[in-house]
Parts: sequence; structure tokens; C-alpha cells
Amino acid sequence: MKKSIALLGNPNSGKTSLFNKLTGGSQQVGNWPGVTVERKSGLYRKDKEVMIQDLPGIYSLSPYSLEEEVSKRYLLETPPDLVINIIDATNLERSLYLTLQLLELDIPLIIGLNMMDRMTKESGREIDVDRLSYSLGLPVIPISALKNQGLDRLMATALSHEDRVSFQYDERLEVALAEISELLGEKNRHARYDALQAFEALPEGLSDRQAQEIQSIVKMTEKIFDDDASSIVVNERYDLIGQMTRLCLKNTGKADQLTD
Ligand code: GDP
Ligand code: K
Ligand code: MG
Repeated sequence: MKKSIALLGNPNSGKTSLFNKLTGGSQQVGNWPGVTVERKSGLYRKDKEVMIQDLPGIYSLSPYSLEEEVSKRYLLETPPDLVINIIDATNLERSLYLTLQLLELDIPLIIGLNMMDRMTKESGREIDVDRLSYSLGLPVIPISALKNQGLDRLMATALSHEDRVSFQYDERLEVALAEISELLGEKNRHARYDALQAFEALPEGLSDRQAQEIQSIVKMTEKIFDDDASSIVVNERYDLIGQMTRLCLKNTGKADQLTD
């Protein structure tokens, strides 16, 4: 295989429509190990050495549902070479929450900004795609899975993109995360994700010293922010999303941003 690509996004963002267009007839359907969540994979019809997975639709990577657990475990344990994060352009703010969580995993990622055909007629809003791309530090490709538009460009970008981006939350949180990361002492590919997880809840298997020091970092940070650890992280994500959408959403003008 040349490359494995996973399609991930909110429910009803158009993943399956895109998956069907990209794979044509060559699909394998099964279940994820041990659970009755459907697993679909197929080969890119224009390059059979590219494997594409249609992952369950999720709103976040917090393990609140079976789908979230399945997707999270897959991304952590058997990560694909690249994630195409499918976003419903008419639901940009809500969708970016998952995007930020995916970026915390340090997996190469691009955005397929889907439903662009609906932006022109229904939404009355326009997305400045270049600005969104700039503020995320990622390729953002406008597409319509329904109308088969932008898909060649999406896949050309997916096949050439290899960068991982990471971005910064509030400096006071970043200091805490850096200290926690050092205490965890793991130089694996999920260092940032692990530090965020440990900040929100102490993981299993820590030494007494690690646990105590992490707890005191968390307490201190909670005092500085005057908020609890989980709310600090959630608020940081929403702050960043607010900054991004203020930069790239416009309320007037006609969007004609699709290319074939
Ligand atoms: P999934 O839940 O992410 O797999 O989303 P689906 O592929 O099942 O799509 C959800 C709904 O959105 C379906 O009714 C699709 O026909 C529709 N849909 C998907 N992509 C597009 C698109 O680009 N434009 C429009 N207008 N509708 C789309
Ligand atoms: K659906
Ligand atoms: Mg689907």
C-alpha cells in the first residue's frame, strides 16, 4: 500500500457519500473488533494502492459513545498515514471542535470542506477558505461529495501532504502541559495528547511521585484560571475556534469556491 487514508468527521458531514465516490464499487464492509460498529474500507478508484477507511461519525474524541471509542482507539493504536477531516461547511464552528482534537494527536491531516454547493444557495454565509487554511495551518479543500466537485484536488492534496501541525493554547496551559509531558517522560507520537489527557484526569500506571507532581501542576493551573481542568481545555478549544471563525466567516457575497 502506498498510503492509508481515514475519513473522519461529524455524523452527516458526508463521509459515506465521499467514500462511495472515491472507492466506487471496491468496498469491504465488516465490524470493528468486538463491537457492532460498521467498518468500511476500500481502494481509491484512481489509484488502487491507496486504502481509504470510512470511520464512524463523531463530534469529539471524548469516550462518550462507542463510535468515539472506536475512532479514538483506531487513531491511537493503528493510525492511518493521513486523516481527511470532512467538515460540513454549513456547520463550521461545531465541526472545528473535532478538528482541534484530531490535531492534538499529531497525525497528518487535511480538511475536506464539504457541502460547498449548499453554501451558495442556503447559508447566506461565505467561508474565506484561504483564511481558514491559514489559521489552521492546514490544506482546506472545498468540495461537494454530492456533486462530485473538488474531489480530484482533495485526493491530490491527500496524497502529497505529510506535515503534522500543532498549535498553542493559552501560554499558562501550555506551560502546564510541557511540565506534565516531561513528567510522563514519554517521547511517543502522542505526547501532546497524553499530556492533555493527564491534565484532565490522572492516567493509570503512574508512580506516586509522577501522580503527586501532576496533581500539583493541575491544582496550580486551576487556581490561575479559576476553573476546573476539563473546562480550561474545552474553553481553550472554543476560544481558538472563535478566533478562526471570526477570521474566515463572512456574511455577504456569493461563494463560488468549487473547482473540479
Ligand atoms: P455521513 O454521516 O458523514 O456518512 O454523511 P452521508 O454521506 O451519509 O451524508 C449525509 C447527507 O448529506 C446525505 O443526505 C447526503 O446525500 C448529503 N450530502 C453529502 N455530501 C453532500 C454535499 O456535498 N452536498 C449536499 N448538498 N449534500 C450532501
Ligand atoms: K448518515
Ligand atoms: Mg456514514
